[in-house]
Amino acid sequence: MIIIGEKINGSIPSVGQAIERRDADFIRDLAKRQVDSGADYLDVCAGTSTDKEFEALCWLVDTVQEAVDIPLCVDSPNAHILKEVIPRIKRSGIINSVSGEDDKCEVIFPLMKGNDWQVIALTCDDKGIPAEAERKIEIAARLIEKAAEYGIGPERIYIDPLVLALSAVNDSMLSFMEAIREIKHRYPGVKTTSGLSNISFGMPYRKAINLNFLTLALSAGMDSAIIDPTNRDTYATILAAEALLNKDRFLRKYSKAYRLGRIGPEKKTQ
Ligand code: THG
Repeated sequence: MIIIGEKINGSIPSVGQAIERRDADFIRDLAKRQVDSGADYLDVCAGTSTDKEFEALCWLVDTVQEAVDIPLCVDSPNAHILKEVIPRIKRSGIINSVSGEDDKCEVIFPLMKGNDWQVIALTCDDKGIPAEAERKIEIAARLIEKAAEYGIGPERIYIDPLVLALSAVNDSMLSFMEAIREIKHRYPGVKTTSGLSNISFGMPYRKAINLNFLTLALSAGMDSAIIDPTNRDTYATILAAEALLNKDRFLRKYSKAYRLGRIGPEKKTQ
């Protein structure tokens, strides 16, 4: 599973404050801790109002790039801001995100010409976020085919089928899993991803829902997730599910993570 570390996000209050006061040590520490915990990419999201977002995101990207070597997943709801920020990023990573909304494809896809940038494509359009698997699949297909017109192959695309809150849509997990299975079947090589927190919105004891969401999504073939890798329960759930699904040859990753103390009971320090 490809792990995208979620913690450098201005909508987390402590991170938002650190961005506001340009506290580089705080951000560098978050970056390093996620890398040490097994992140493959770091999501970087300023999460501020539009007039301040560009400057904040530039500062964040520069600060994270100085601290760690792994590629970034640059996250903004504003395609025009992504367009301005991407040239500052040294190493190709993931653009988060494109969707069927307004002119996003026309702004984002040209940025991926002649380089290795990948993209997360959300299954929503100007009509909103569909709950039904068929409509999620339809939008994903449209986005994948549009990308092909720009010479972007499915292997550079992560479809995010935007799982809805279980409290509002009781079959939300089932639609999400069906969408993942069908999209991967129709477009071999395409990847899938998701955030963790939408599914449990409005429910008590969200952790139980989030961790089981991860396991079920992995069993449906989800390739990646935007998660907190420093959360030991989350990390252990991923490795346990991969082992159970025979995605961890000789249980190497599981055993290694245990040996390194990344999963299992916290070792007491003396
Ligand atoms: N899809 C895509 N991009 C996304 C999301 C998605 N970007 C933003 C968001 N959803 C994913 N990022 C976060 C970041 C932080 C939290 C949730 C989602 C969050 N973190 C808690 C904290 O750090 O305090 C604790 C989390 C924990 O310990 O598990 O709430 O869906 N494409």
